[in-house]
Amino acid sequence: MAYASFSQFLAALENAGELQRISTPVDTELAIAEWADREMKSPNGGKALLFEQPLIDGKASRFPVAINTMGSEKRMALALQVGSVADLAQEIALILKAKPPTGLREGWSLLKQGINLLHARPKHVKSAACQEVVHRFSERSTFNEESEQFSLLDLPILKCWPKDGGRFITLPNVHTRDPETGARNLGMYRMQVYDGLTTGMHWQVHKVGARHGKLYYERNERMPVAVTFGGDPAYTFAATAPLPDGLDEILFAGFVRKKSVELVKCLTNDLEVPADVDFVLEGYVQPGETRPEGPFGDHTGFYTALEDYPVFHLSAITHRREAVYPTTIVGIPPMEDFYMGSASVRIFLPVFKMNFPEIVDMALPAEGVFHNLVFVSIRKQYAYQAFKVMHGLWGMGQMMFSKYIVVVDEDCDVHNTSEVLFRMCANTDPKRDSTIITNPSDSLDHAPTVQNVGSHMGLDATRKLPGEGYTRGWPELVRMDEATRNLVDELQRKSG
Ligand SMILES: Cc1cc2nc3c(=O)[nH]c(=O)nc-3n(C[C@H](O)[C@H](O)[C@H](O)COP(=O)(O)O)c2cc1C
Ligand SMILES: [Mn+2]
Repeated sequence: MAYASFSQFLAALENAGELQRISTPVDTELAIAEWADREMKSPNGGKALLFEQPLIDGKASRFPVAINTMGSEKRMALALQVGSVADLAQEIALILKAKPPTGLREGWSLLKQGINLLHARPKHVKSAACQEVVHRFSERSTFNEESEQFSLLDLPILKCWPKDGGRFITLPNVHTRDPETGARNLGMYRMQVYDGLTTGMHWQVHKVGARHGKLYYERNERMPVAVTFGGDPAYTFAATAPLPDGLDEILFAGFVRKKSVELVKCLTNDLEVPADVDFVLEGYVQPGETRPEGPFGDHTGFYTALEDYPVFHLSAITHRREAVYPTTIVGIPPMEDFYMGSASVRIFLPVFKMNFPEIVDMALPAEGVFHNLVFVSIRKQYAYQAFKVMHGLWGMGQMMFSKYIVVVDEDCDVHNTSEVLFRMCANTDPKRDSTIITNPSDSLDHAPTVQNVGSHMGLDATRKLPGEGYTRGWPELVRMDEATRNLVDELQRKSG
């Protein structure tokens, strides 16, 4: 059964021994972040942490803070309610390969997939747990620090790093609509708190939220935006997943959780949000209005400098009576987001394989912070196939940002960085086996001379074929024969 609330997910983590409760009061300014950073960098991502008494400016917060809830393979699987995220990849592969069933068993699994797809369709409900408590803000009210009014300053929002420009909402699910087609989008774009009723909206230029924003700007229309925290973790995962523009994350979340997402209309704009979330920030972005955002200790491991971004104005905050504030921190890897990114790569591997049947496996090691380093293994059949795969990946959605792509043969385990580096060093003649292209770069990458454009390098570390100009006869890897391996297995067993 899908999680009916974020608290239910926390209970599942606790049952699995994956949650640590911290009842000591801990400051939302830096201290929770330092605690969480140590946890995220401990073996296998440590545990999820529930700070029961976060402090905001020395005062106890009404809401607890949950962090690192998806920061391990096991917790990521618990979040998506699968034995392992590979199971979800399997389901997607089944749908992609769907053909008339040849037997009862195949028919049955196809039918099950069909039912799961039906769950992708959301339902509409009139009353919602996320609207148990309602705070509306009048159109003209400017924020007054002294007022008793409930505002963002009542939420335990973290200041993550010493040189951050303020407090940042780091795990927001940002809901927008395309004003032309009505298509929905859900993306995760961090939000800097400017005051109790205004934040930044850090959708980078390549993201769907930014594309929607531009359309409203061109029409000179106010853009409705709703931001949710919590609820079923499938929403948060869907918001980060690199789905193609136009593929509705709410449908995807329904498919993942095997239960239709129940949507409720916001109270102060026309957007719809999942009814079971913990908090909803309703509001709008005014076309053309921007404000400096940052600095922010980012997932590149460096501070991102001040830059102009749109401003989000709140018209209401609604929440569950017993709401929990979920958050994360980013910084020098490995961090929680590495596990979220890895789950995406694993789940969408069947889609890559459908486009490039030679692809065997793919990994984005933590050191590369998603886009900086991509390892791909292929079953090579013809000359220059590794280059075809690189160029293909550079043309696919957010894979366009991949700074280094290393292609290896199928017998190399891409999840073992040391094995890939061995192949890369041993198998490449840099001039012959590399290519450098110019492509859009991740907005956060500080290395390119000009933001958002840069060079990307592909390295072909596969064994070379005569058609690739190599005529010396490729040597064989040194490996023991099977009989001797079995013999020594046996001898070692006997000698205890
Ligand atoms: C913890 C976390 C924080 C993120 N922060 C941002 C951000 O501030 N701005 C941004 O453009 N993308 C950010 N991303 C990446 C986007 O969520 C991701 O690219 C997503 O696929 C975008 O969805 P879209 O294609 O619907 O725009 C973040 C991802 C994670 C996991
Ligand atoms: Mn999207």
